[in-house]
Amino acid sequence: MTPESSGDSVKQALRDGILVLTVDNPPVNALGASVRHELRAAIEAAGRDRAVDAILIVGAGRNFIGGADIREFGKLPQLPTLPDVCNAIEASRKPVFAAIHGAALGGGLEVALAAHYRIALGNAKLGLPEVTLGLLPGAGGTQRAPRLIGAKAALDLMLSGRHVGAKEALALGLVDKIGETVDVLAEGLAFAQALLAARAPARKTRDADGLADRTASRAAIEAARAETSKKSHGLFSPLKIVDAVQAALELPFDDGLRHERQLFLQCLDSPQRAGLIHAFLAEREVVKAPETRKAKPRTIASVGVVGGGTMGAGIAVAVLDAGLPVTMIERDEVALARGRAHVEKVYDGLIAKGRMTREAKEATLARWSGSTAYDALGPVDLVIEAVFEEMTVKHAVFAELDRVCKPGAVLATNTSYLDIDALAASISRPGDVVGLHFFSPANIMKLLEVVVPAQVSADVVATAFDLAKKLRKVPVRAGVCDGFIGNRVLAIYRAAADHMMEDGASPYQIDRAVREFAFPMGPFQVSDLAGGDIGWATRKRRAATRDPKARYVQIADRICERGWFGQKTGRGYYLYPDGARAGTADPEVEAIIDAERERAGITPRAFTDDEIIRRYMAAMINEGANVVHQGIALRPLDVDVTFLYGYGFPRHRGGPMKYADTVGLAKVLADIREFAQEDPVFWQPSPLIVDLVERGATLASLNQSA
Ligand code: 3H9
Repeated sequence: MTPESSGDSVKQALRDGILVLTVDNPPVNALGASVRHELRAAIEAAGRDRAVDAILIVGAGRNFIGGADIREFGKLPQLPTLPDVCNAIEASRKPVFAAIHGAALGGGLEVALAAHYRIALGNAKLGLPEVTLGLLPGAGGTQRAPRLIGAKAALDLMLSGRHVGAKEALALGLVDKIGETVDVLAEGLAFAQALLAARAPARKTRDADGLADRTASRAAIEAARAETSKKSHGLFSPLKIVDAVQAALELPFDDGLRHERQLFLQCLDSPQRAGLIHAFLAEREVVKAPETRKAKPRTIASVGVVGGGTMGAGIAVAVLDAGLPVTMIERDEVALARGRAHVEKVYDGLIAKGRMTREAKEATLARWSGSTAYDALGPVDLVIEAVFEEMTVKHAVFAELDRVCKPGAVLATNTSYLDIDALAASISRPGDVVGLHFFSPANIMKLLEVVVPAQVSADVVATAFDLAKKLRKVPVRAGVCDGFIGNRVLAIYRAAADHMMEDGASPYQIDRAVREFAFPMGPFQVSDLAGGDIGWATRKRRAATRDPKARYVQIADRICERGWFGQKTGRGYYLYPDGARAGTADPEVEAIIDAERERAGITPRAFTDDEIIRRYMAAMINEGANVVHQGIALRPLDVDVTFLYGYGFPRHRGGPMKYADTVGLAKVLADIREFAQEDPVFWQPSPLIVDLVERGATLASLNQSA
């Protein structure tokens, strides 16, 4: 072997008898097939090489190793497996050291655990986050971690998926030392040399005694099992993690490894793994809108917010939390004071919960200023309009913005459904106008629809994506239409739920079925939470343009006419006695539904929960496909991310478009055609679904093409 030689992904260099293996596989040094192959070959060759006394594994770039290559999962496996590589590392007769900087996650930490000694730099981030991807640590992590740090701590790491810093890793016993500097190679070499000088042997983690107290270990496993059964909400991998740790306690090491492998493969095969990895990759893909590749964002150092209502105040908080100054505009002093109070209330809530200090609140609010004169917006770089959802009001605001804002200021509207093309065209600088559709509460909800009108310039869109990053939001690019991506699709599956309610399912059964699918709430609970008056106003607005042939369920109107708007009025679809947050079924609502069925001449029939979900999902998928077909969403994955971050779609199902592929598009189309026999106006198959089914293709096949 030459002293300095290089594979593609694992570079080798000999330093005073220490073979340095640098994993170099950008962007995160994932353990793809070539890394595994080269790492194992290098370890084995080093065992035979007399010039090598010890081996040091480090990562190139910003991380040690980010984990297994998650893009390989679901494809044909390639040898060697990662467990084989880890076993080869541990079996080395020459001491193996790992020097960790940045991320050592999943398989990355498992490589480090297979090494004989570990040092971490101050910026290290260690963890076994496989559970967040529907997996378990499958390269010996479930067997080595408990032996090294005990069953309780190992289960906590694996079931939470959390990352720990260097100090905690040292306290847990995951690493032996913390490096003082930021030079990982120098720290690793010094660490290795010191231990070699002390004649430290090749110490195997499999021999560590973290499980020696069998009673405590068993108790930790049973406690984790009980807690996980209660809390895992239908997730597959958490209980498998507990099973694997039990195997670590009960079986000899090699048998435990075999058991871990079987459990890992079961997780790998589960649709949950596919859904969760899709979600992970989609949320990283969604930020790559075409405009962000073409243009540089404008600088945003100050923001104006027009409107201090719930939405405006929430947006102001989101901006303040990002460290930017905010100028709030309201029509008079009373409204401005109310806007300021809305903002303060959020921070007071945090103080009450012990999550903010009074000093921090003061420092944050020092960046807030308010005015009743638009001229105060003269110097700001970006303005977000969040006034009443009425076109004439918005036009008036934009005319003022056009008058006072400096050239180059970005002018954003937070409208949920109004025509932004028309709004942009009404002022002298349509290229500066973009939609920023926040979701309520705007300081908490992660989703931000970046709505792209026809005349907007690319750098304004790039600025919106850049702002989203600063606000720690997940931006999704959407085209202009009524409701953009999310609310447009919502209107359709919400209508499907109303149809089922009128046809015989109770709102309570529908909500329960939807919750069992793993949404946090059903559609009628959501309506009660958001306030029934909002949907009522929208329905009235749309009444004139509604297709007279389209089915219209009036139950919601009957409920609203009684002033039952949901939680805020103490009743809606549910009763909320004495301000209760969880509603109870309301016999009077059931009587209203019965009366409406009679009025509409409908004989109620029973629905199974399965049929409820088939209809609910078919409606969501069909409109999601229409949104892609019409270019409102760039790709199916943009619809998925919208629903994961804005509408509570269960992450382990990956989003509605991913779910459609999982069920099979042909099956979804067959459902739509079956439902269309009763209501051909509502159930019109999306041309995109018809086309994909004819070609035997999936929605996922469109994710690459934008
Ligand atoms: C595992 O290890 C299983 C084993 O136990 C058993 C095996 C037998 N693979 O997040 P970023 C890509 S499961 C492939 O924006 P950051 C990512 O898609 C794994 N690709 O960077 C993106 O691509 P693109 C357990 C990956 O600096 C780019 O890297 N490990 C992987 O903000 C940059 O990503 C984990 O769960 C991967 N493993 O954060 C850790 N990871 O540029 C998952 C990332 O094309 N990863 N990419 O958009 C992370 O948490 C973060 O990426 C990390 C860096 C903290 C590492």
